[in-house]
Amino acid sequence: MNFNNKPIDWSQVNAVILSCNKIILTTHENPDGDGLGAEIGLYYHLKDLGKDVRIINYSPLPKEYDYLNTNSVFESYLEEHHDEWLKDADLAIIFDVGDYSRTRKVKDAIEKYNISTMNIDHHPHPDNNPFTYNLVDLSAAATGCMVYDYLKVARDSPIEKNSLLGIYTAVMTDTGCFKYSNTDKKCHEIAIESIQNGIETNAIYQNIYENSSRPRMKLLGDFLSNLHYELDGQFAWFAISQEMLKSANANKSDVEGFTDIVRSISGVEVAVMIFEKMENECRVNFRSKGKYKINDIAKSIGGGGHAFASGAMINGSLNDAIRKVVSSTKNNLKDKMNFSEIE
Ligand SMILES: [Mn+2]
Repeated sequence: MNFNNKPIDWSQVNAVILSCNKIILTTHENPDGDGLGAEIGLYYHLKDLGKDVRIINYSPLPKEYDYLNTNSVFESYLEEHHDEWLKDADLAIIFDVGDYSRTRKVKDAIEKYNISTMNIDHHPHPDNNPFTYNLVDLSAAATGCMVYDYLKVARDSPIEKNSLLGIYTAVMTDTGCFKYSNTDKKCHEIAIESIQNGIETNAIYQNIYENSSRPRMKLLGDFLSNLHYELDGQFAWFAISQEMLKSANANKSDVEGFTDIVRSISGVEVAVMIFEKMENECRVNFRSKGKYKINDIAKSIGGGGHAFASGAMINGSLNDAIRKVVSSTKNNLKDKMNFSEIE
């Protein structure tokens, strides 16, 4: 069933959810505040309904999101631990995934036990989606906003504080603290409702953004001193190698948010990070200030995402990835910027 048509009929979705009893919630590997917050937002509602619900993710919970884990609700998938429970689950709800394969072994288990799937996401998905129920709202600032929409329809009573903690986290992180162009009225309404219910928004901010490790700061200094500017400074890119990671004593989650920092430079319209995740596997992040869409570039190298924030994985060496990404980004932007006249 496809709920792609807007607006999503949340009461129809609710009928599906009410008919299920054993529900797993999950999100993509290396989860962010949106995926985790959306899980928390729905988790407490389903608990309220008396459902047998568990949050089982492929990756462990990043430490900056520990505050969401008050009742130790986040679990990392382990076959020997979870399959006994999973084998007769009714429904798997997958949040913010973009690409289903990013749930890794959790996807394998869901398929192995033939569990119905419900995709709740604000990323574009191909038409031939693999989900039993596909709920996509490209206009939603965060997946957490979709959970909010659902709870507004599904609940007779107000949304509870523990759900709001998750939803607020989702909105705050996916809008860059209410800064990005996707920030809309609903984001602020969610913020108001959260504050009215006693959510400590400043504490959440500090947990996530004022919790940088020294290795992360060292790495930041290292790559910032070697930024590359192209197209009159409108396109800035940087690469992070495993060697840089090692010498800063940093780990792969430390690179989160770096592309946003580069995008914040005056005159930079598009920022790109090429990150050597492991040998012969590179992750690319594209961020645009909003003048030029960049998801077509991500798509052209096998990735995807939002118009102004997208990404891709490239199999190959860091140098090959750099060549490929920089040349395709330059060519693409040159056309959009009408650059031949300036150069
Ligand atoms: Mn998201």
